[in-house]
Amino acid sequence: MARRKNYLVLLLAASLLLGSAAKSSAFALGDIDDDGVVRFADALLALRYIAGTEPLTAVQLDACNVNGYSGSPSGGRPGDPRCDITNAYRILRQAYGIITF
Ligand SMILES: [Ca+2]
Ligand SMILES: [Ca+2]
Repeated sequence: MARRKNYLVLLLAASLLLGSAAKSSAFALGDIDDDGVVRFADALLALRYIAGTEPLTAVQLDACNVNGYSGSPSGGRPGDPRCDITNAYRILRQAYGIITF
């Protein structure tokens, strides 16, 4: 319980430092805040969504779902249809150059 509380405090502090994000109608995988770069802020948005503290639009959910099916008939990829912790982890790894989508 204390660990979860610390996690939420960390998320809140980071979100205050980074500010809130805007979103356009297009998306690139992992670029949830649509600033053109996949970075820590995108992983943080995914974590905030997972924690229930940040709503995401359908477009942002597509951007978050880097390992799943987007629901688009032409752009579908195998995998799961959700934005979950696995996606946040992959976005974070992409942000630090450990993997590429
Ligand atoms: Ca971004
Ligand atoms: Ca997914």
